[in-house]
Amino acid sequence: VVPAITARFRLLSAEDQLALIWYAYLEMGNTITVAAPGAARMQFAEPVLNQIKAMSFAEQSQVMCELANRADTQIGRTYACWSVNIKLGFWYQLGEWMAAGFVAPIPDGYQLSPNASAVLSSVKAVDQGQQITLLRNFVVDMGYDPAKGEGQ
Ligand code: 45D
Repeated sequence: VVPAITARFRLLSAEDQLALIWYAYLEMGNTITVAAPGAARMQFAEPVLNQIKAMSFAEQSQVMCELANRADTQIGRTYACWSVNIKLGFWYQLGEWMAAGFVAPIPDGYQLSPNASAVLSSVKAVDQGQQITLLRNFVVDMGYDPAKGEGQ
């Protein structure tokens, strides 16, 4: 079930992927339950997180979209070098900052596309261990890996 859901996630547009992990973040503690963050070596991500926090809302949204798009940017290249737990911790921190108003929110009234909603429902339906594996799979390929190239 995990490979099938991961494959469906990869077929979504970058925008849908970003919106989906945001809704997954919002579900954490409800239907999506994961071990408390804190174990990852987040100091590796701190410079980039602080750089993003200092940006305008427009720039913040752009950086997050570029990561999902696997665009070749400095932040995308740095992201690609992190362990998957740091990648999850990075998104988790951005989610916390979005919720706190330090990072640009998703637009008012934004609705997940039907395909993205269907993938999210599937994530909600699997067990806890599978959910964390899925979230790892979702964020692992974001950013820019020179060995893989842009957009893939
Ligand atoms: O205009 O340390 C749209 C463990 C389009 C253990 C958009 C762990 C329209 C070790 C795309 C909507 C592994 C358990 C704009 C940690 C539009 C450890 C923008 C686990 C602007 C940490 C969308 C951690 C945007 C876990 C900006 C499970 C979307 C962490 C932003 C999970 C989305 C974290 C964000 C998750 C999503 C974070 C910031 C799921 C964040 C998701």
